[in-house]
Amino acid sequence: MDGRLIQLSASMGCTQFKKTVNSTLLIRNADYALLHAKKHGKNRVVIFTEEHERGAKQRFEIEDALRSADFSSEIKVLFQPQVDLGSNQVVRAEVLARWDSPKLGRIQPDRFINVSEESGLISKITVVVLKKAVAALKSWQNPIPLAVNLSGHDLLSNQVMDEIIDVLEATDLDPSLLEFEVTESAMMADTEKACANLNRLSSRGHSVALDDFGTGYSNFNYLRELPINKLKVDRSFVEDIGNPTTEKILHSLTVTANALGVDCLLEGVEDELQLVMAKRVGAHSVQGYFFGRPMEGGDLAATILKQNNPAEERRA
Ligand code: G
Ligand code: G
Ligand code: MN
Repeated sequence: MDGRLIQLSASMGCTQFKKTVNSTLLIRNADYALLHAKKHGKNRVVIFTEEHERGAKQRFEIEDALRSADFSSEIKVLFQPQVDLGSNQVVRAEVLARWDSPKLGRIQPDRFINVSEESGLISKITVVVLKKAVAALKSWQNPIPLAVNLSGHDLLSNQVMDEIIDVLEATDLDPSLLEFEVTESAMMADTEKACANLNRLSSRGHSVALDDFGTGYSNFNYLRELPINKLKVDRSFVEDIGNPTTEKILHSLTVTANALGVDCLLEGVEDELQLVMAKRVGAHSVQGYFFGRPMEGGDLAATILKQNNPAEERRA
């Protein structure tokens, strides 16, 4: 075109014509196959199979149930401890949503989070989770800071951000008690807007953590442009313990974090060896099953109480 070579590629979703399947369903199935083609690297053809049919059915069931869900009663939150490696103390907890659908039962979190992101329902969940986090902080005698996940939809909607700020303004909580976690992918669609909205949180005194860091593009521009206080390194790195290259990458990440004055947390620490490695590479803090699975608020409060009163523990 105009003397330039333009490369085109295409993703294609196909389904086999059957007389018994109506045209709406045929198109929907082909579209589902197309979604898969795009998800799995694009530039390919995917043919709708029986396995897709089961997946599609489940997805639509989840979407339907989400649309009619009463999130404030159906979503509950769990808390997973984050441990500071300097003091060996639980210093924060991440708030993780769980959904018990009256229709479908307990749904895997990554499943319903995914479907709610794809169907634009995630922000309702975010607001409910935030409100529950605020309520938990208020109910504890000695609250520790909590980290709440934000999705790209939240950051890219001024209306949702207004709602989030309203919730925050309505409480008299110290803003340092609430951190927000965002992923790089959440920022990609419109970095400028996401940045403006993150600044609204940051200027209120909330810290911001960059979640799942090290996967995706790990674009260092985000560290320059966004008010980031912490890198949460994706758990795939800790899983790869024993690989010297991985350890070197982790070490350089903690050096970078130190130079930038941000914290570096390693996710997915499941055993002592991984903890030792986290210390060796200079991580500031860790999160993972070794220190605690996502737990009920009462259990976290008890953990903090024990931590604050070690003598009580010994006497008991
Ligand atoms: O909670 P895990 O325990 O299985 O959660 C699965 C995925 O869902 C993780 O990627 C986690 O970040 C995400 N997740 C859990 N709770 C929330 C939430 O309240 N909001 C968003 N946006 N993601 C969440
Ligand atoms: O992506 P995000 O940082 O929000 O991840 C939180 C997710 O990681 C949740 O699904 C949580 O259950 C999971 N998780 C937390 N600690 C561990 C761990 O030690 N091992 C594994 N496999 N998953 C973990
Ligand atoms: Mn997170």
